[in-house]
Amino acid sequence: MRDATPGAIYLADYRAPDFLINRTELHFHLGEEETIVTSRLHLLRSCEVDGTPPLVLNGQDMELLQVSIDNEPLAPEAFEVNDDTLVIADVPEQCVLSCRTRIRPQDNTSLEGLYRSHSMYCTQCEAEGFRKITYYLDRPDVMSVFTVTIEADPDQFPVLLSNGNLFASTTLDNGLQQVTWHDPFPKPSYLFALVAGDLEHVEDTFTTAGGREVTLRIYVEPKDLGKCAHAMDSLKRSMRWDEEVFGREYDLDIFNVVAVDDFNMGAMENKSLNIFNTSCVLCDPDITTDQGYQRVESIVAHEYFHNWSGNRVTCRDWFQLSLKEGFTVFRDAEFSADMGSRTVKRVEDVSLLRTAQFTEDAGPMAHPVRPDSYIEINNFYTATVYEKGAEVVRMIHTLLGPERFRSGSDLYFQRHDGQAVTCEDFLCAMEDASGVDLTQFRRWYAQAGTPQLRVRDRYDADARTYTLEFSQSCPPTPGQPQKQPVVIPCAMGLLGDAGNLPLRLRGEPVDAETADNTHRVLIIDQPSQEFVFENVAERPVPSLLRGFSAPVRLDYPYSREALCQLMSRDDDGFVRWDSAQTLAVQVISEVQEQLATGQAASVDDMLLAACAQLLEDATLDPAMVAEMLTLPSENYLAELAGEGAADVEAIHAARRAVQQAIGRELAGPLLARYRELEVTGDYAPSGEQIAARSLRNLCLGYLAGADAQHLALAAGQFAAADNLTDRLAALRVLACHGSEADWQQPLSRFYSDWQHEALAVNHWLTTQAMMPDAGVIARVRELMQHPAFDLRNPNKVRSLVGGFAGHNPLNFHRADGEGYRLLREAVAELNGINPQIAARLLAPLTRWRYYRGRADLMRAELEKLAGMEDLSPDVYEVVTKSLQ
Ligand code: B3K
Ligand code: ZN
Repeated sequence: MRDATPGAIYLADYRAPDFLINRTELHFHLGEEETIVTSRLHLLRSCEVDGTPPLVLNGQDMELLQVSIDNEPLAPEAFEVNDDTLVIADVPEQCVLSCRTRIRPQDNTSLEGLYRSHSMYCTQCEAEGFRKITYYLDRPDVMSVFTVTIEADPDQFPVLLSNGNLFASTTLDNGLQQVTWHDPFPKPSYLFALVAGDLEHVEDTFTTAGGREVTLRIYVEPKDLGKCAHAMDSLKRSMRWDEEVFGREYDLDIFNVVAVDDFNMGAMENKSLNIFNTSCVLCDPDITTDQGYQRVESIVAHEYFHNWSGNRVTCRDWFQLSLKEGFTVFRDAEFSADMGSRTVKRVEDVSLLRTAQFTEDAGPMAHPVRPDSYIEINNFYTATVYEKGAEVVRMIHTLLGPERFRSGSDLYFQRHDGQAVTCEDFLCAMEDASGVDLTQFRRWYAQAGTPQLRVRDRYDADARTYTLEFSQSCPPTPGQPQKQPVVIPCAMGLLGDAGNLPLRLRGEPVDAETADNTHRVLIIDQPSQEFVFENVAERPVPSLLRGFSAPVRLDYPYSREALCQLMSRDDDGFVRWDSAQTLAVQVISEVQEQLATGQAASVDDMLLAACAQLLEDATLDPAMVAEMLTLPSENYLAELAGEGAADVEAIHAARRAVQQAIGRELAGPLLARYRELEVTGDYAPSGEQIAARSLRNLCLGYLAGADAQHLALAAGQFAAADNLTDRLAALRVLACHGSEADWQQPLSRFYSDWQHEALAVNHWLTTQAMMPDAGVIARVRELMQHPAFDLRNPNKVRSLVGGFAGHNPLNFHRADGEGYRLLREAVAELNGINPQIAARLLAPLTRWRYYRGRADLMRAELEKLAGMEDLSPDVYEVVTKSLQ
């Protein structure tokens, strides 16, 4: 048996590097069989170091051909090569160290380091992929100026790219093309990038506020040249927005984006050479859904924003990952909110947080926004670091207000430009610029787990006072049995009969800003606290956690009447949506109890009436109506049930009964809306069209889910659709609510029409993985052998296996354990191919504590994985922590 935590790395052990690398020169010879990399590292011993420590360079999966210092090759006894290091005992204070190594990118299936995707070569170095390219100090606090020369056959690789500016380009005597790129900005190795391929590009320009003309290029395979317009447009809007809202300008004359089909994540912010998963950059109405268009816009923005929050100011070590990721997610969320509907964006983000992040925070892999330790850093690109990290930044924004927040971010960028810093540095800049003390607030970075905010209230009609009593707690998480109170900004209002009431808070100094307005941010920073509102003429309904002002679970005993009032009349759009969700949760769990005691499902009329009102009110934004009419997902309901209590089949049956009741009872208004909302004219990913399609397709789902005669509407829509959103929505309705006769022909039609478009085929795979019928496991297994599937392509794995395990709870949690077995087998195979993807895919199995009657089956699969030989550190960490 292995050690319980092999190779765990601790934040507490951080030490500044012994050596710096001022300049890095790299030479790549890209050949058919092998790639030869020659480095020249201009090394300098740090002045803070005592004595003459050895030089320890990181390096993996490569063959060292030669190492020299100041052009003198080293004798074999002067250095030591281990599995992941090159150690040189005797290194002068200042020297040029050169290594020549051989790598085989065509055999690299981990998609980390330099690898091949179709006919191109590309890189992914974050977090620790650079060490698969050459021996280096592969850590983010070693920042260096890179010059990169690439040599390759111009017929195969006419395009050769790296970071920064093109410095030279020539044809060598042997016919090879040679180009040199120079990036003037010092950067850590994780931001290095190289691309070689037979690519074409679209080009545009952007003039910065300071007058710099920037050439923007998106490189793709020739067949995809027509699919770049939306990404280019999104890029230009992001560049302008970052100038206007954060005062950040672009700093080079060129900005390149490359689309790659085999990619572990969504995209990567390499300095001036962003590399994107094709799924996050290419757009076409026939291969991209409306949500896909929005996702492309936000990811293009996210990567661009990293140029400042991540690249110009980077992380000192990987424990600080949220410094760049949390901040950048906050920035991209604000951008998307400004480009479309702020409330809809917030609702989408909170839904994701509540399903993905709350579950993570309540499970075996729970970790703080700034983790204390890890075995494999790739396992920490999580919803906690990204999404909860963004919520933490959002709370700072709420506490400081927009002006002081902006001063804080200006100070942060100015103070730390060109440095590798910590979350603490970010907080200090925010404090110094605003004068706000964030001492207690820092606990959000250090404590894992989702705090619970319990709220109770009292109304005193005689005194005309209304009192809110708050108390906070946070459940234990691995390694953190006790929690301290955190600072919770609770944005709120009070709803009376005629609308939101003016607020007068006892003890609050009255100034022009607060005098009687209807919105406050209460700061909860004690285990329990009271706030008294005066001059309250009637018993109000509290509107709490407006805009989801803190990532907590709210516990207030809302009556259904109160929820309906908030849903229809509160000033805050988020609270209106959240009240609809809470009402639906209450009704679904009531139906679940009815079914459990052998009664027929009886859906509360109050929910039906509220839904009818939403459908009939033509003044509402259809996108918001669609969000409010969307029932909480089965995964969210399972999460709410808590440990040991989630009964997947009962949840599915109850949710389905409520869905059918809505479809049946409101068939008239649903059909009317379905007809009214038909979009005429050409497809456009505009807010208006997207809103109409989202509500229309939701109506279709309700109708067909309740009455098979409406399947004909779906069949008609599938045949007539001129865009993927409508085509796929119809296909999913047929696949989920129809019989084999309804879905078989459309499914094969979809494949025969779109088999040449990998991104469309991925949706086809997911649609089949999510089907509720019992045949789905056999179908997924069959699809894993289909020519359209490839275990080496992360998009396909995520679409099919991830789609099944993550979005088909009914079948994944089948009582015979076949769903678990399927996932375990896929993970076991992927462990040797792509450990990062294998470990990510495992997440649904780590939640074994939630599922009633399934824990043993789920654990058994985890134990099988734990017993495997050659388990990657990635999978090892997830499996062992889950079993503890
Ligand atoms: N920074 C990259 C993620 C890299 C993942 C490495 N396992 C994408 C992003 O967050 O922008
Ligand atoms: Zn990022």
